[in-house]
Amino acid sequence: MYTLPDLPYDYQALEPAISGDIMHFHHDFHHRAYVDKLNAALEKAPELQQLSLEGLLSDLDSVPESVRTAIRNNGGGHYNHSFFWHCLTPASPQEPSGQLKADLVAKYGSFQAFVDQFSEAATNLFGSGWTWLLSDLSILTTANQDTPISIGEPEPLLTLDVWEHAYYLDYKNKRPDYIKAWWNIVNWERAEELYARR
Ligand code: MN3
Repeated sequence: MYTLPDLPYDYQALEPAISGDIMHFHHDFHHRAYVDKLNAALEKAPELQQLSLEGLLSDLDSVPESVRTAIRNNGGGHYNHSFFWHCLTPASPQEPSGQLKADLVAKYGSFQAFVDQFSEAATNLFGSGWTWLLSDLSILTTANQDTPISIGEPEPLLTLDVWEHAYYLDYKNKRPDYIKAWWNIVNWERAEELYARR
């Protein structure tokens, strides 16, 4: 059975970019609901319980139809949020360094050009979903709780939650302001580690 992982920092640690109120509700209620509903779905399909979450999400066609939507949405929700918390840090270096920085500059022309393209993708994502930097350095958006691994895409390095629950308490309808603030709390060191392991 899956459990809600602790945040790797205090609720208030990411202020002013993201308030403690948002982190509290986002982690303790939204993320917990995905974990609880994932576990409820797995209770109905015990044969899936020994598979890893990555295994389930990367082969959803093999999941029985009776629980497929529940696993896609709630397994995806658990996977995405577990990944997302570690994409954030109160001690952001503001920019990547090393090979990741060099390769982003080579691909996009400049680090700022990458930031602009990622921000545009996140701003323009209609409805609820996620914006990703993948290990091939492409930018991807996914709807709802879909994950790159569930649609055959490379492993992610970084993600941004653009569901309204991620920013509405602080930013109301101003998603671009949330995205702009988010760049100040990106955990580039983790993205670099994942890039080095790809
Ligand atoms: Mn969320």
